[in-house]
Amino acid sequence: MSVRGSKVWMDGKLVDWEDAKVHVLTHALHYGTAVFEGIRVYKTPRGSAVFRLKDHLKRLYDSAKIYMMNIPYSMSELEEAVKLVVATNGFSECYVRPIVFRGYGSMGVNPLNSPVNVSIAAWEWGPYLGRNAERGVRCMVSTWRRISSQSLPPQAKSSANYANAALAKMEALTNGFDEAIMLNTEGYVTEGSGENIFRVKSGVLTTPPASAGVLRGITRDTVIKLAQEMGLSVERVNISREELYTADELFLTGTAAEVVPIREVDGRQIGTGEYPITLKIRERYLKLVHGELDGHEDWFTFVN
Ligand code: PPE
Repeated sequence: MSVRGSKVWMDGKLVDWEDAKVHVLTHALHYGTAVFEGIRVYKTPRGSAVFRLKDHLKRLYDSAKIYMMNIPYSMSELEEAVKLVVATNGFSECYVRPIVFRGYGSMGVNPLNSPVNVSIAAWEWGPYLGRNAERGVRCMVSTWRRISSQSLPPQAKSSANYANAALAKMEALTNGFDEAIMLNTEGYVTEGSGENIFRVKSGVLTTPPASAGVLRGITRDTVIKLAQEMGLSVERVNISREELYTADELFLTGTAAEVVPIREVDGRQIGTGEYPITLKIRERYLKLVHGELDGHEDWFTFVN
């Protein structure tokens, strides 16, 4: 974490960062019963703007629905709360983390007797995969398989999913890699520990379909639209492990990570080691989120 905020929104009130605490018997802490979002705010020529806030909040409500949590606030109340947190903390660019969780109520797996709490924190978060990420990150295919929707639905952005992601991430880091790529139980490529993945081959982009068991990433969706606007075709199809090795280019997408080229997978250099298409998409993405592209005005929520 780089620069933290000074206030956190907790169940309708702004509290000091130091006081933004929960009880140790919070249900979610024991049983993973939480859903969350990660959202970025960027400086634009018209002021700071939250990127695709409505889409992130829609996904938050969907995630909560899957886990039978009734968010006790309307979408527009949470929109205002996000803007308030950003403005109060005085950030012009930051990362925002709303979380909906089963709080302090009763112990035992049953979450239904514990309250649904909501909080929103923000902090300044630099490049998620390191300062040199634009030069390409090194990945390994994890020995851990991605959770399947038959056990833990990957399309819900649930805290529980990240126990699986953390196993893969630790394995990658302790083996000297930057990030893990996880396969599903059928052996198809799914996603990174905190990013979706794209493959470029002969000028065509592919990315695993939601049915492979991936989060429907909002950056993934943005990149698909940008690529199409650039005249590239994009297909949502299964990608096999060997298709990773034979790609011309591979890249990761995520709110935190943005658009990051993959330089190497399991010791194999990807393509020629240059990523012209990835870098073009990355550049366009960064222009877009900073409000420097025409179109997509509906993706911006201005803080002031
Ligand atoms: N897959 C996973 C598993 C994932 O965690 C993310 C986001 C994505 C795909 C991309 O989704 P989107 O941000 O909507 O494009 N990961 C978030 C959390 C990372 C973290 O370490 O915390 C993020 O990027 O905010």
